[in-house]
Amino acid sequence: MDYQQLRAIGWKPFFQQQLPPDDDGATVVARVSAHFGSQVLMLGTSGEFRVPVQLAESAGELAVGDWLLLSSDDHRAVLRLERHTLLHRKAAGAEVKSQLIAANIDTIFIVCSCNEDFNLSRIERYLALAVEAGTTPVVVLTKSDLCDDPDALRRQAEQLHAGLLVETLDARDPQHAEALEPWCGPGQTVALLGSSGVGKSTLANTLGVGGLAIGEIRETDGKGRHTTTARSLHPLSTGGVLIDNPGIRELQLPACEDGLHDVFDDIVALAANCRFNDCNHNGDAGCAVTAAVEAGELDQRRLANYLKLLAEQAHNARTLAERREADRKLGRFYKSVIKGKRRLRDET
Ligand SMILES: Nc1nc2c(ncn2[C@@H]2O[C@H](COP(=O)(O)OP(=O)(O)OP(=O)(O)O)[C@@H](O)[C@H]2O)c(=O)[nH]1
Ligand SMILES: [Mg+2]
Repeated sequence: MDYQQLRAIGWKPFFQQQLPPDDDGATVVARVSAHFGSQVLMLGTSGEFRVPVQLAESAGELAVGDWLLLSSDDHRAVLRLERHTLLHRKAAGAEVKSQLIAANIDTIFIVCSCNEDFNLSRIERYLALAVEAGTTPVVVLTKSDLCDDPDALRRQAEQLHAGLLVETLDARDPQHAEALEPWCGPGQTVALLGSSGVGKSTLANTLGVGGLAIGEIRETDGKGRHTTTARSLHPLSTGGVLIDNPGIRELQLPACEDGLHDVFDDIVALAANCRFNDCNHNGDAGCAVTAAVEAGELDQRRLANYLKLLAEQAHNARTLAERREADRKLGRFYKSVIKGKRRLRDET
């Protein structure tokens, strides 16, 4: 197998180390580039090929970006390689279910536009998800050409976290997109996340993917029809790989307390000085966080968003854990019923 060629689709030593030592050509390595439900599109050294989902998922549930070891003859998955990072969220809707977004991503471009879609609380939400997953977030503010003062928005976004990287650009302009090339080099996988209509596919095409469907320009982003309907992975001429995603209407957080603590480390540091350990930072006496808001050192919006996101992820984490426990109990119950039936049958 030509591992140098695999590097062009994001292969790293981390994956190489997981391969069995002696293989004799019995298996091939390939990466999930799209998931169509009944078929999985794979990308390997000999290009793209489709595998029926029953064969592809025989080694576990798959996300775009996963690496598989497949049997050379029938393409049945022998092993899904351990993931370097995994991005997932609470599935949209009332039911609390986890939904895989993508695997093995190094950098997430959090795409917002410089018009109506610009929203600091939404960026914080994406940041928590990106950090929790172990990826590097870069905030990309598109449609700078439609905004009077894009630099003011960039500065606001930069203040969300020390060292946070923020780029403003016209997503249609290749020269602007060059600013993102440092994250798109050999062996690197980047994913675009953001609301519908902010310019994710436009940016992907400008970065060299080409051929992705682009929506009509609309009065407001985030609303209406989604142009991209399935996520897909594409090699870039800069040596990296890019995953384009459909627009996300409401990004609900899964368990991500660590990610939130990292993104809101300023509030966490303040909270260490509260008089009571169980302070809920809602205006109680002796609360160092409330004092910082009153002194104008901490934005009330930021505190409110932190408390909201913390409660949301705690609720979803608890419900997901309860659901898993309920599924386990139901499984045990079914097993006991089947055993009981067998015993009855054997005895009669
Ligand atoms: N003026 C301007 N228009 C842009 C820019 N980026 C994207 N657009 C336009 O915005 C519209 C929507 O762009 P898309 O790339 O389809 O947006 P998307 O984020 O992929 O949307 P979904 O696939 O629905 O999630 C298109 O008409 C683009 O030409 C930009 O930086 N400046
Ligand atoms: Mg799109």
